[in-house]
Amino acid sequence: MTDENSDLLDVIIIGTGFAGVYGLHRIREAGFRVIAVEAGDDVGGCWYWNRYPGLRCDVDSLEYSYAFSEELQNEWRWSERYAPQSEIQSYIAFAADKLDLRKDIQFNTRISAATYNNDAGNWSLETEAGETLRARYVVMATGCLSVPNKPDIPGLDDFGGQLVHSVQWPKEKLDLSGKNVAVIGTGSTGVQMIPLLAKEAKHLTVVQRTPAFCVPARNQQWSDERIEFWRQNFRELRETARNSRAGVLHEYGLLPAAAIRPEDQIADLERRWIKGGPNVLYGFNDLLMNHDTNELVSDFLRGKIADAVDDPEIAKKLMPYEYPVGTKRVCVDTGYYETYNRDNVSLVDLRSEKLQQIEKDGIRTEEGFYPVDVLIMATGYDAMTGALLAIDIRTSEGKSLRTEWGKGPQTYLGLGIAGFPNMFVVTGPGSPSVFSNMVLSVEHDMDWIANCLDHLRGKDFPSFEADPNAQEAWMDHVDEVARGTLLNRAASWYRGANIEGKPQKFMPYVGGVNTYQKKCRDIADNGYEGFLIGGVSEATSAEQGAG
Ligand code: N01
Repeated sequence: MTDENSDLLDVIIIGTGFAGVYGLHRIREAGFRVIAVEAGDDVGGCWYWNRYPGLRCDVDSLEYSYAFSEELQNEWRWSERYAPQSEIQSYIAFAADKLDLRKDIQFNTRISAATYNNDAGNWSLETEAGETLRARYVVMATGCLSVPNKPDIPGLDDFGGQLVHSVQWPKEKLDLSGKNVAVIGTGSTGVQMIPLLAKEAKHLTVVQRTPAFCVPARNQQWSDERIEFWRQNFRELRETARNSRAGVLHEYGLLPAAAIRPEDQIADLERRWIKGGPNVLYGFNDLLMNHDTNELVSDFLRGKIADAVDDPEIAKKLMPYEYPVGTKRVCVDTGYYETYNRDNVSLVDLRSEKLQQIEKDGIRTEEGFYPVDVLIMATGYDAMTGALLAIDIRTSEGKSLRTEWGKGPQTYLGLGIAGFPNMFVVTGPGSPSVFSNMVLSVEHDMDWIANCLDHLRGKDFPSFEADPNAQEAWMDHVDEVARGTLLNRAASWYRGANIEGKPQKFMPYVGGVNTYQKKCRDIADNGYEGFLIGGVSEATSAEQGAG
């Protein structure tokens, strides 16, 4: 007799970036039959796909790494404050090897569709190669920044040179020497690659639609003393980060700017500027709430642009005025502004020089023609929802996630979605996610999911899903917290504003990592309040029972 469920796994994790790698280990250790599937041929997620010159993480490497294992922490030595892509990729691979995960990862497997069978209470996943994989639960570790944004720019299809998207950078070295290179986009990606491209190309043309606010990285090698300090104080430092607003050990100022004397405000900004990294944004606790505070910091940063760029006209073009600082992700740069002092760099500011079209061998604007051999799109991502909606997620009862999210994403805590049972999302919309140290957040989410699976183990029930009412209340709260800030004042990817036709809605939860993690803990402790187990709320039945 054959068992029709012999291929049914307990859990399938989609994606093996930081989240999938930890999740596979965590859920396997909890005793579940689990595999991970991965579209690439190695682990790493965004650190596997992105490999453009200059790519580094803008969170200190000692913090942008796993916290769950002292062994990993002690055996790996980060070389620099801001680790380069290759080192982060090697670290994730090191973790996967150390934890012996590869035997449970199916590489080169892209999931195209996922269907929940409401009667059987399990998921069927279709791969692009036509294979079907089945599991009781599915965990979407698909990443917030993984689907490239490929804007429809007039004439792009006519371009005859080499076209490269930053997210799909070729594995082999891209030789730019002697070439006319153009970059479209000046977000974190553009800002990181532009100084290096300028050094290699014959001429570099930068096409800027909106200037970014940038702070200097001041990257440096880690000293042995620093590494040793972290090893000795690892647990306490991680705990402190976890209890902070962003999950990162910034020096968080405790006061609003108005409570500080003007000369001290500037002195503190200067001190933070010299220290490097995003710390300059954390001096006042009301940067994202108070217009005057925001202007103070914005002016300070614009002044630094004027200092760095020789030509005042170019400096002016590089200054952002159209949104408050921090409402678009601030870029961490190395020599970005100074690059515009080079003779072989041109800035096309689309605010003052309208783009007409891309042509076979260059870019035509109202002001002239820029010859281009290699055109680089540093145009970002369909963030937070792109990778989830790239998979056709449905239920046998006829629900489709693409339809349900037609007006923007709806989740409960970013972890569950009403109407889509037995599916968990990692760092989904409605969680701190991209507004936090992602490694810390993916570990939290995977721990929460593994504990939840453990709670459900052995219970006789078909489904676990978010209660639509709890979801609505949570999304209202997420909106309300964002509305109390300046964050909705920018056309940012946080709001989906970078993708044509995407519903605009502020997606991350900005109430703080500390607040969010406590909320998740309380919900779990209260019988997974706001989730339905077999269609009923354990939290409610416990209350009724007590009554
Ligand atoms: O993407 P972006 P990114 N015509 O969306 C422009 C993380 N990250 O890849 O601002 C002309 O920020 C667009 O212009 P505008 C980090 O969280 C981290 O740079 O929309 N231009 C913008 O200038 C980051 O925030 C690291 O007006 C067009 C640029 O392209 C996130 O990833 C490194 C255009 C896109 O900027 C995304 O960063 C890299 C068009 N049609 C990334 N469409 C680190 O850890 C778009 N643009 C350091």
